Amino acid sequence: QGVGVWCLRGCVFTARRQGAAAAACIIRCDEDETHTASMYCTVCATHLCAECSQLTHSTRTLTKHRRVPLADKPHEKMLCPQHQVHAIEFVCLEDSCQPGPLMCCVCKEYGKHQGHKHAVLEAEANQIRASILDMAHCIRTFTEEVSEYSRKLVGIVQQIEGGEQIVEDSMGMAHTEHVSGTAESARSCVRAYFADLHETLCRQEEMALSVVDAHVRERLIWLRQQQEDMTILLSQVSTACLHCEKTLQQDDCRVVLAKQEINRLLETLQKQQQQFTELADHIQLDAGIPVTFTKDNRVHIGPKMEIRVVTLGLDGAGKTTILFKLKQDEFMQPIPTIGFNVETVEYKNLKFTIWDVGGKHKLRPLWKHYYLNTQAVVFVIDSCHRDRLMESHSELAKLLTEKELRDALLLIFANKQDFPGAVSVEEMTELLSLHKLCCGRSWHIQGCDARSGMGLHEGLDWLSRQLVAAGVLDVA
Ligand code: G3D
Ligand code: MG
Repeated sequence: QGVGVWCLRGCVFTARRQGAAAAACIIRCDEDETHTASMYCTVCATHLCAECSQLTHSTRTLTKHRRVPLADKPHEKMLCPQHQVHAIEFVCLEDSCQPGPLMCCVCKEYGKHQGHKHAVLEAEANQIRASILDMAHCIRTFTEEVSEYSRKLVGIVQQIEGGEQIVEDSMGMAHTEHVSGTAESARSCVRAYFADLHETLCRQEEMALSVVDAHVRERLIWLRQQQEDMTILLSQVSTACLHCEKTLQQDDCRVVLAKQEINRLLETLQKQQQQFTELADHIQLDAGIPVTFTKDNRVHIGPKMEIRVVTLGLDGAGKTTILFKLKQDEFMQPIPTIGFNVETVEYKNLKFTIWDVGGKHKLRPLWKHYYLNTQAVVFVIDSCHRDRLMESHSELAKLLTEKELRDALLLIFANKQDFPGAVSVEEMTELLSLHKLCCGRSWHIQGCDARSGMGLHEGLDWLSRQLVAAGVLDVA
């Protein structure tokens, strides 16, 4: 017979049910105080050691007394506080009596518990013990779960922190080895990523600096050449002046004879002066070196950045109209594009070289010849031709698989928005599944009307923002 006892430190152990607490302290033998009791006589209610038990209970009558190990000594019966001669034998089961449920036979038959539902004290206590045992079992399971979880926590912390670990080598010798934790691995991963990034940036910086150096070198060469030219020009002019001065001081005959040469000199001087004026008109003497950075960290020098754009889309979508509108800002009747049109459109500080490639079925295989070095694709869709949307979708899908256009920006013009019933930008995005189709690249859809020009500049603005990271072209 064992009972589960809950220890506050969190372990469950089993002890003898009765007298467990008594066994913990020493009880003296009632026959001889110098002896330690080890058993209990249930008849004469004495604590005895083995020796005294033998001595005192050897008579015929006493030998029949029931003696039990001290641990099995029955509890003393508690007496009823109301009727002190009676032991408590019953438990009242009424809810109202739960604060004081214990009762003796007098309480039960005549006292305050008269007529109440009741149970025998021992049976009720045993039932409570059984439920405590059940609870102890649940607690044990729970404790095991918590302990397992705590063990796992310790393991996880160790895995994160890493540390020293004892390992055996091939010779069976134990030695400590450093095991890196996941924290260290994550740090190394970040370091490697940034080292790589740093290396790429250094490479890009070197390339950008070499662009600046090349520009400066060429400019200085040109300026020095100009300096030399000016020195030569100045010396030619002063030679001519000297010659004129000399002629002025000569006699009339010599002056007349020098006329032709002087006229030739004056002609040359006039030509040089004219060339100089033309040169001065075209050249701005400015020491500034305007620098612009593109989003891929390339550097551009100069006040205008050139962007190569190719305009594609089905025939009749409005590509040529868009190009002409951007170019001239006035509507002119376009003729169907046979091969291609190419125009340079200046917008803010950008210079777009736009290739407008014919969209007829037969011409589409030619599109790929225009992809090389293309920074942006403008794909034009006729928003009022619902029945050709799927054709546009499949051409766009083909385009997006082209290797050479992998990094190109994609601007989709949902053109002819002026038509009543035109497919809206939102509907077009949905119908062509653009989010899925263009996933992973820089793209934008812009509603426009090429005839009035509505939306065209917004599209170009988007392109500028995508291309320019910082610098003089940092257009708002
Ligand atoms: P493409 O170069 O893509 O083949 P075009 O297309 O620029 O030649 O345009 C085809 C037709 O659509 C032209 O009409 C043009 O005027 C018209 N168009 C282009 N854009 C718009 C727009 O935004 N709104 C309206 N209403 N019409 C537009 P035609 O009659 O010459 O065929
Ligand atoms: Mg055209």
